Amino acid sequence: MAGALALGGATALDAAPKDTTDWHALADDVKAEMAWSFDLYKAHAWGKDEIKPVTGTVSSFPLKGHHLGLSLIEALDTLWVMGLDSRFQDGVDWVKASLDFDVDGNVSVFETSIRLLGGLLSAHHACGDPVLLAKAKELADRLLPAFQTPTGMPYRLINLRTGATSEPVTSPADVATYLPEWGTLSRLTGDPRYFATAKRAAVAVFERRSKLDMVATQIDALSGGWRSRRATVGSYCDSFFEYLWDGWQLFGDRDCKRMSDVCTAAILKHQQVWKDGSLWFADVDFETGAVIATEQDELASFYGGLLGQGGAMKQGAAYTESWAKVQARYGILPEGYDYATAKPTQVTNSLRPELADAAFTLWLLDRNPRWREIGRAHFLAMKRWNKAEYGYTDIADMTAEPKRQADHCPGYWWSEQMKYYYLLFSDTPRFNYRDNYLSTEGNVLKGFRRQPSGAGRSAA
Ligand code: IFL
Repeated sequence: MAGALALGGATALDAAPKDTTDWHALADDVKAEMAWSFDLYKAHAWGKDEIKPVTGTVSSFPLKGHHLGLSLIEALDTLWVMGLDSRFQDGVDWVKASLDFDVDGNVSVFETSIRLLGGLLSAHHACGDPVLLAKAKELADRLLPAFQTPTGMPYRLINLRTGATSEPVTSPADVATYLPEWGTLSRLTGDPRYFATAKRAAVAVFERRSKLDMVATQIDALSGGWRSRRATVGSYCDSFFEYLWDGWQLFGDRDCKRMSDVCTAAILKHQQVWKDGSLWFADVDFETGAVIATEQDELASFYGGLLGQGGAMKQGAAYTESWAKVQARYGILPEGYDYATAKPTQVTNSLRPELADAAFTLWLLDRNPRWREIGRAHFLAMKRWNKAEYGYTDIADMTAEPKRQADHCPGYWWSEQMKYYYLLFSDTPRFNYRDNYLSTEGNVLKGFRRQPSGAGRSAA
């Protein structure tokens, strides 16, 4: 079904049988899966970064060979919004007693910021514990030297202990996915440097856009020169676009709104492709607009939600429906998909949340039940195919019958789809459905409502 909301007139939705789903029961199921997974993580991997859900062993990320409790930190605000309060408190206690960033090792500035800094800030938003804010500030201070470049765009890597930087060739997403977390830190600490640093980096990318108002996937943070010509809404550029909008949504920053509008107009003008009634976004040369590739990253499936937020609801709904059709065909989305051949180009799936993210974002905008249905299909397929003995895992081959599991649970799983499903189905009073903000990692930086436990559900 394409764009039930936006196309107007009679749609498949009008003809569909009345939905009898008990959404709150489904939310309870999501919560039970979260509790089950967290208890296994606690029993087998407590304080480690990631659990391997098939073997019950562990892996580290973003440091090599050293753990920072990534999954635990990513899980915190999800646990809280679900009302899993004792597990939330166990996690907060671990952070307060054991989290130590003084490690001689390199981390990705981008990944560390969206996951760990964002996780600490959203947990702080949930409970107000000042130690969580102090840890977030300490981490941001360790990342700050990465931005000391002639352009203001950060190096990709930094050593957490020494501040030594490396890998100046980076991407718009790595450079400009900071404003919501760092702006929140400025607001909470009264120190304007975090917001200013994040905004300067975003503006630096935008100012180097082509005459077509497009950016490409690779850029040199030292010279400011582009190292690629490929414009995409997928990997390497995705959250650059997302955080321009978010700077406006969260802080009312008019420069961010203007930059977001300019980028969106260029994408709609040069990348929009309709094929067999479905909308896709081609990768194009950022200076000529010539199509380079018809392959789509699964990561790009978040973009329908962002388009909806920016006011392009027709395209946002249609693009989300394009991905929902692929989901309906395979159950689990492939990591890469070619709309020209209608075939997967990469058969893995790294337990990705993007389609659930788009469905939830669109549902917040218009409450069309169609977005809940897409979220339900995403959740039920995950339960069927990704569940393993010690939790939820990536898929090695989504075309195999049965689908072949890998052995890895990424940290974002704890912060993203489990939260999107729960918020989409539950109508929890702990969340303000009208005024909220979720980061690219699903961290809630605005919209939590602290109130007595046991309060009933309401869709207010
Ligand atoms: O870390 C996650 C986040 O949503 C992001 N990129 C990819 C991850 C999830 O697939 O910005």
